[in-house]
Amino acid sequence: MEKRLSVEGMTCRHCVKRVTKIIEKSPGVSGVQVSLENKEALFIYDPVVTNVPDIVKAINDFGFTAAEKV
Ligand SMILES: [Cu+2]
Repeated sequence: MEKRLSVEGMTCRHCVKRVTKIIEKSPGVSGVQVSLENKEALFIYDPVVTNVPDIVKAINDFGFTAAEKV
């Protein structure tokens, strides 16, 4: 399944890389794309093994503001 998150607070490509890595290390996730311009992250996940709220929390713990988009 595909998930889109809004991610506020990214200011440069280092932030993009950081957010990308946080998402990529989560179980069952692939195809991570993070956009600085659109302030969002897009990825494929496995609903059985991926805990999306945990990903949102991990991003927020790093100082960004992430939220699930419908
Ligand atoms: Cu940055």
